[in-house]
Amino acid sequence: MMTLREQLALYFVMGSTNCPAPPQSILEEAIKGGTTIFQFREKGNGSLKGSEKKELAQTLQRICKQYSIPFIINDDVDLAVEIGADGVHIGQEDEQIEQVRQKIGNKILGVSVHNAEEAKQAELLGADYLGVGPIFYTTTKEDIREVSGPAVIQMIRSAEITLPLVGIGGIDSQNAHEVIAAGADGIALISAISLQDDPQQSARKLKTIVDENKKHII
Ligand code: TZP
Ligand code: MG
Repeated sequence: MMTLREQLALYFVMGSTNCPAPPQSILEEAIKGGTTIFQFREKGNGSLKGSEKKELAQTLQRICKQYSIPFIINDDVDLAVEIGADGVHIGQEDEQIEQVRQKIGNKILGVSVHNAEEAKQAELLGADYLGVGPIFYTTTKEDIREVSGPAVIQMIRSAEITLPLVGIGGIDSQNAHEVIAAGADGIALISAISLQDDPQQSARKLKTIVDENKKHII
């Protein structure tokens, strides 16, 4: 059994609007390339709602089950509980951590944080892992905060927060090594997999970078 820390190595995040091809085929390719955990993030202009959203969630959940990787849902705690997802990921503007924990029991709870203070608070309230970002500039998410650079991860680690943690935002094969070197357990990304001509090959390259750079740290 892999630990959550190990499962966070290559965290692929996406929804239908991030995919130039059918999401199910992009997810399957991404997993074949080495994706270790997946988050369904159905958001923004043109995103699916209601039963269409639920159907896509279940399709992607089945693929994750088939390949034995965790299936996490962004924001929609009720949908996660309804379909039996492995966990949820929430931001600072979403439901309160304690309230979400009540609803999901011991499912995985991920929280987005932007600095050491938010990280400390999330840890205290029982988050299972942290998503830190935006690390680099990205056009994938519209309402992003200021880009922090990998230094924010070092700051969180210096504050003795040992929770499993991934960086997110503008991460690609050029800069992924900096995120791991700063102390992250993994990288979370959308476009560096979903928008590539060959998502499987892209995921494979990214996974290799994570594995290689973790070796130097352990
Ligand atoms: N949260 C912070 S940045 C971001 C999210 C969901 C978008 C990441 O997308 P990309 O394409 O990997 O930069
Ligand atoms: Mg959110």
